[in-house]
Amino acid sequence: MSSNWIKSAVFYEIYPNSFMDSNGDGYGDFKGITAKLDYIKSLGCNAIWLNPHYDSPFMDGGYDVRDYFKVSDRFGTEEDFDEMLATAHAKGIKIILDLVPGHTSEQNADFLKSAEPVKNEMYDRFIWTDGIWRNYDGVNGLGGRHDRDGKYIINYFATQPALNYGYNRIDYPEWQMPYTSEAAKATREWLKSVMRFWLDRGADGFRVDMADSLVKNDGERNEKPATTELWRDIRAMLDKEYPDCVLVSEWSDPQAARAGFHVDFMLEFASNPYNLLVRGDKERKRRAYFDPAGGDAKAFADGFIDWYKQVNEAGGNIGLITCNHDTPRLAPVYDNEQLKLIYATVFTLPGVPFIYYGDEIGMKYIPDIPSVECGFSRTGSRTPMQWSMEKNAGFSSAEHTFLPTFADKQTNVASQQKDKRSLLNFMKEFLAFRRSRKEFISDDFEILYANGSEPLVYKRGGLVVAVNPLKTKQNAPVALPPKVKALFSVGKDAKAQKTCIAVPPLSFTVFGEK
Ligand code: ISL
Repeated sequence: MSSNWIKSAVFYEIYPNSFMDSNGDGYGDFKGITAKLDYIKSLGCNAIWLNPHYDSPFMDGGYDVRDYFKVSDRFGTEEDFDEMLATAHAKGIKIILDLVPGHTSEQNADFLKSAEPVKNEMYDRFIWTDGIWRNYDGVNGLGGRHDRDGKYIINYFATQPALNYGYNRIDYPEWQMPYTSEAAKATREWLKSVMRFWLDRGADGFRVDMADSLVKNDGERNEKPATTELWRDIRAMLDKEYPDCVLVSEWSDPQAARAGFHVDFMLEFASNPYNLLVRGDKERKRRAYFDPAGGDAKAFADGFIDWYKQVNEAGGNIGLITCNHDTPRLAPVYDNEQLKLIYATVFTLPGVPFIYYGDEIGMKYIPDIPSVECGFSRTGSRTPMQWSMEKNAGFSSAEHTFLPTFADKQTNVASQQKDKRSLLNFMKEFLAFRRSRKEFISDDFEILYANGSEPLVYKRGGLVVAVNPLKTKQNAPVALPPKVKALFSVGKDAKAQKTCIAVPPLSFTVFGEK
């Protein structure tokens, strides 16, 4: 075994609060996940990314860890967690956990120790300024809640104090420590101990939260030399001690691959190629290629190829997502027929697929529901899984669920299982096809045609994919070898003609020789 399993992995992301409640308390739990592993497997997924499962006061959906060595009792017992892991493994499903290395909860014991007024062993584990009355430009520090004479730097929300991995550029030597300092190294060793703890317990790897945020004043996203050095050191430890373990980063830049991550998500930031394909960039007034009003395939293709080449050269992979717990779901902006096109396109690009729970049935982003546990606008993507038309969409038997449930007749697992043409059944068929063709996990990738909102055509090994996001029929000036035929399609099959491919409205076709 080795971390090579990542090449053929297809992930299902589970936000544990929202997936399946086994004990009727209104929150999802480990036993609920265990009960649904067959469902996940039947979809064609062989791996799970589990959002934070740790003991937490949930002031940021669990990304505020109180105890790194304990599961949240909201999700069940330690035994329930182990049972979930063992059952998944027995079914051939890997589980990667969310690792939150940049910050803890303000209730974390090490942080509270560091907040004491007298020096102690945790004094330098977090970043504190050198006096409560002093202010520093550009420093995000909070003070007056603890007796330590200083302000603590936060990494995200006010409840999330930054762990001290040191600084690269030092502006205030009075309290900023070099990333090479003993204190910074001790934090890194602590992080390794957290990783070893969960890997020894059977976890298959980690999705690393805000992976590029560790060393401060470390340059832009595409630089971060000291943070890169830190992760390379961690990767070296893993390769030696846990060679099967994979690291997936929330960094969203090819630099992550150079830092040693097996996978890095291409997220919905600004004009990332993923945005130019699926989501658009409102700020810069750029429409997505899948926008029915017409987007720019060339802008996507140029950006994607450049990104892909860099990642591939560094031995990494791109994480391709339908959505995640921070991002608005694609429905209802797109209907289920458009979603079929989008999923098929995104997941036939070179990379590792991640399906956010519920996207396989077209669960909708719910705008304007009140924020819970600091989800804010993200809350609308975190509503409970819609299993059926039963009480609470089959998610829970509780009177009150932690977020409201939204079942409609079409958007639930039970009804889509019965409908041959449903998004759910499409996803299964598509993933089975994808699995059957090793071309999709090869690094043989070339864009053959990309121009405005005309059909996008690309090659994976001996296969050629042609997609048309518009409601009108379009030709792509690409000549295919005479022997090829349509092997898989969404909508009507595209037709290979002498000098072009005729691509029907709203269609996706994979051509090959057999
Ligand atoms: O959610 C976002 C904007 O809506 C992103 O910018 C997000 O804040 C960023 O990607 C960091 O996210 C990660 O760390 C946060 C946590 O709240 C997110 O859920 C997590 O994915 C702090 O731990």
